[in-house]
This record gives sequence, structure tokens and C-alpha cells, in this order.
Amino acid sequence: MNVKEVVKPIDLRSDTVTLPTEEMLEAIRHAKLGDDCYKEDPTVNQLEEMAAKKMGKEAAMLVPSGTMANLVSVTANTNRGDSAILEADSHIYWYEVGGISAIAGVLPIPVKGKMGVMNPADIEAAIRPESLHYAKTTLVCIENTHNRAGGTIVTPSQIEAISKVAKENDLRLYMDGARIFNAAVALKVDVREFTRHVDNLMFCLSKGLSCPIGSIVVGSEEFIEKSRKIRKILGGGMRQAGIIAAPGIIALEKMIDRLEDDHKNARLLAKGLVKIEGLHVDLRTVQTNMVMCDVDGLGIPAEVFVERLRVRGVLTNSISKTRVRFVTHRGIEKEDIEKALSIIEEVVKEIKTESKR
Ligand code: TLP
Repeated sequence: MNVKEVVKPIDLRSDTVTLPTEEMLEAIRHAKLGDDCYKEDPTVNQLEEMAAKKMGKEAAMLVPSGTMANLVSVTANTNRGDSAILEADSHIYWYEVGGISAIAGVLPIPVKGKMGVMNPADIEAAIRPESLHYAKTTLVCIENTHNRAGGTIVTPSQIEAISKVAKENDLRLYMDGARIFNAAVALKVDVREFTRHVDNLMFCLSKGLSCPIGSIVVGSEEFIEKSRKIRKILGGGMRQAGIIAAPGIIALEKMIDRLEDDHKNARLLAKGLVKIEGLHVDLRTVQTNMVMCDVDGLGIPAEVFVERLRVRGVLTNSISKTRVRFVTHRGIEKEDIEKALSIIEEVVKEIKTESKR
């Protein structure tokens, strides 16, 4: 090999690593711009209208990140001192630096789900009613697809059942739909099937849809007006944000159907991993673009395995002492999966030989 030749790593850490398409970069160059704090950016306005329509809600608001979208939404759905029920492995609970407590003043009540889906009866049992002693529960948050459960889908009928409990108990229902289009594409249903039973939601333009930045909060006119003020408090009021919105429009028009390729690649990867002794994948959880692999059988910590793969050019993330997460996206082809599998197999063999010494 030519020493100057650089082998491109196979990056399966996250779909957040996707780069914008040429068309997106062109759209950024030509976007019509204005000051969005005056609601004068025509490209942002167009994207927000498109998003609201696509989700079957009244209004939408662009924010820089999924984390800000969740924080704005939880804040807008609650009062300080309230409590919110969320899945015990949810992104809001694990990966958002405790923002809903630190900033929104909300007490999270984690409820363990099965494959990322909370049982409506468990939600009902976790509700803290109005009382001198309780942080009143006013919100339920679901995550779809569910990240730590492995990209699993909360189906429309499961959402409907949760929404029934929420309505009966006068709670709002919010969906972290960062990857909601993955769910819609996987089940081959209109995304509105997932949104019609929730009061409001967010979804990400980055991740599988390949935009460089951006998430969108969607809900009623009133909710979005309130959210605009909260976004402003958080420093997320943007000016010529059309440069962010322009690729978002392309994402909604052209990037949704291709998510199916990512799902096919994830299944291919999962089927390959289960054949490797020492690795375990629960194939029931491989529903979209993620694969969670248990590496306990190798006798080394997941993060050590991740490092062994990294030096061989396969990038992944460990999400616990025993689990490694693989995520497929637009930067990954079938050939990359095949190559990754053969590297993983070799590394596992090496680990086994070392352990026998
Ligand atoms: N998830 C990232 C990491 O933060 C873990 C990833 O690599 O998957 N909701 C869900 C369900 C998410 O998976 C993420 C990002 C977010 C919200 C936050 O989005 P960003 O990264 O835009 O703040």
C-alpha cells in the first residue's frame, strides 16, 4: 500500500456523522435569507410550514439541535416543579445533561419499558397526582425510534394506548421523534400515524436525513408560540437561519425514502454479527438503522472491544460495559458492512486466541 493512501474508516458510531449532499450545499449557497427573530427568513418559514403539514400539526419551529428541541418542548409542556414520566433508557434521561431538571425544573420519573416501549399500566402507576407532597405529573415523553433500545419502534397503536392514559389523567404527551421517519419508513406508514396521538413532538433533520444541523419542534400554534420564547431564553433565537433550513427542505423532499437502505444494511450487519461466536444480538430489536451487540461473551469490556475495532478502521460506540452500538447511515454502503463484518470476525478471533494463552 502506498504510504500516503489513507484508508477511510467505516464509521458506524452514529447517523449524526452524515455529511450534507452536494444539493444541500448548493441550496445553502442560494437560500433566500432574512432575520428569523422577525420571522423574516423565507426559507425558515417555508421549512416550518412544510414540517407542520407533514406532521399533521398546526405549527413548527426550527432549532439547532435535538437536545434543544427536547428541552424547549419539555419546558413548554410543564411548569417548574412538575414531574414528567419518561422511559428509563430514554435520550432525555441519559444524554441531555439533566437539562429538564437543571433548566426546566422538572423531576423525571423513569419508567422501564420493553424494547423502549413503556406499558400504559406502568405509566398510570407512576403518575403523581396533585398533593402537598408530590411533584405533580403533567407530561409523558416517549422516544421513537428508541435509541438505547436499539432503534426500536413505538408503533402507532402503542402510542394510541399511551395517549389514552395520558388523556384520562390530564397529561400532555410529547414524542422525541429524533428518528421518527425511520419508524415510518420501516413500517411503511405515513408519519402522521405516529404523530396524531401525541400533543407535540420533535424530529431531527440531521442524523439519517443528512442535514448538517437542525431539529424541528412541532405542535399547536399556541405551543409553538410559547416554544419560540423558550428557544429565545436558551439563546437559540437565530437570524439568517435559512442556511440551516435550506438543506432541511431537501431532506423532507428527498431523503426520507432512502432510510430503507440504512435499515437493510443494519439487518445485514446484525445477521452477520449473530454468526460470530462471543457476540450476541437480539434480532427482534433490529427494526431500523441500529444494531446493539452484547460483547459479554468476549470477556473484555465493551470499550476495549470498541478500541480494538477502531485501530482496525471500524468505528463504533460502547453504550455500557457489555454493549456496543452500530448505526448505519448514508455514508455506509453494503460493501462497508461486509468489510466491517470480516474485520470484526478477525478481531474476535484474535481476542479469543489471546485469552487462551
Ligand atoms: N443522539 C446521539 C447521541 O446524543 C447519543 C446519537 O448518536 O444517537 N433524541 C434522540 C433519540 C437522539 O438519539 C439524539 C441524539 C437526540 C435526541 C439529540 O439530538 P442532538 O444530537 O441533535 O442534540
